[in-house]
Amino acid sequence: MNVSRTISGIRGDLTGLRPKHVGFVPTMGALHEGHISLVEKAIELCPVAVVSIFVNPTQFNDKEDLNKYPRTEDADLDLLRKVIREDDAVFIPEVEEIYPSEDKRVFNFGNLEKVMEGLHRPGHFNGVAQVVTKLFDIVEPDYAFFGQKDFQQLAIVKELVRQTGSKVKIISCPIIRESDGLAMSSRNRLLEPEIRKNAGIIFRTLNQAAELAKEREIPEIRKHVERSINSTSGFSLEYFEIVDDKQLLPVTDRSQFHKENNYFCCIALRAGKIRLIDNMEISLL
Ligand code: PAJ
Repeated sequence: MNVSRTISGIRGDLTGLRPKHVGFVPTMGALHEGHISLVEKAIELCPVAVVSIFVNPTQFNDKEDLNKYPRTEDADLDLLRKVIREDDAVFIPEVEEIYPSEDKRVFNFGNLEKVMEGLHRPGHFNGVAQVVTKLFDIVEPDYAFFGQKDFQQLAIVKELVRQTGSKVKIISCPIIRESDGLAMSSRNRLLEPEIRKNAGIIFRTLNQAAELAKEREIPEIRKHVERSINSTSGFSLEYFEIVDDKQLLPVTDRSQFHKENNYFCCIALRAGKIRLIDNMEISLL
C-alpha cells in the first residue's frame, strides 16, 4: 500500500501504473464500512484504486464542526490495509498541500444548491466543488465513487463533471447502514450513548415517510416526520423534503410526481449536538 502526502508523490506513484484505469474514492477519513464499500467497488471495477483522506476546511460552514470532525488516521490505514492491493494508493495531504493559497473560485449549481444542504449550509457545496476539482486534477481518475448517503453531493458532483467537461465517470454506491438502520457516518462516533440508542428512529421514520408517499399528501407526510423526530428525546428536525434525483425540485403536491422520475425522502436533523443527514428512495410504482 502506497501512502503519499504530497501531490508529486501521488502523481509519481500513479505515472508508472497508467494506462491502467484508476478508480478514486475521496473521503474525509474516520473510515467506516460505508467508505469501505466504495473502496471495494473501486477495486472491483479498476486495476488501480486511490483513496484520499482529507478533512476539507472549505466545505465546513461551521468552525466548531470542522474542529471536532474525527481524525483517526492510524485506524483508517488499518481498515484500508485489509482491502486494498499492492498497486492501490492512499493520499493524505496537509491543508497547505491542497490550498497553498486561498481558493477563491465560485461555482454555480443553480437550483441544485438552493435547496436542503445548500440552503442550510451556505458555502458547503462550493467547498466540496473546490476540493473535488483539485483532487480530480491531482489523481486524474477514470472513475470516481460517491455514496448515495450524500444524495445532494452526488447530484452536485455529477453537475460539476458536466460543467467542467471532465472525463471522470461518477459511480454512485448504495447507503450502508448499521443493524438498526442508522446510516453509517463518521459523525456517528460523536453521538452520545443515549442519543445513539434512539437513532434508529431516523431510518424508521424515513421508511414510514416513503410508504406514506405512495398515497398521502405531502403536508401530511411532513407532519408525521416532524412529530416522529421531534418527539424523540434529544432529536430535532432541520428539514424534510421529497425531491427528484436530477433537479432536486421539492415536491409540494402529489400531482407533481412523474412516473419517469425517481423520488427520494431527504432528512436533516440534530441528534443531540450532532447534525445528521439521510435519505430513502420512494417506490411509487
Ligand atoms: P465523507 O463524508 O468522508 O464521505 C466520503 C464518501 O463516502 C462520500 O461519497 C459519501 O457519500 C460516502 N459515504 C459516507 N457514508 C456512507 C454510507 N453509510 N454508505 C455509503 N457511502 C457512504 O463526502 C465527503 O466525505 C466529502 O464531502 C468529500 C466528497 C470527500 C469531499 O471533501
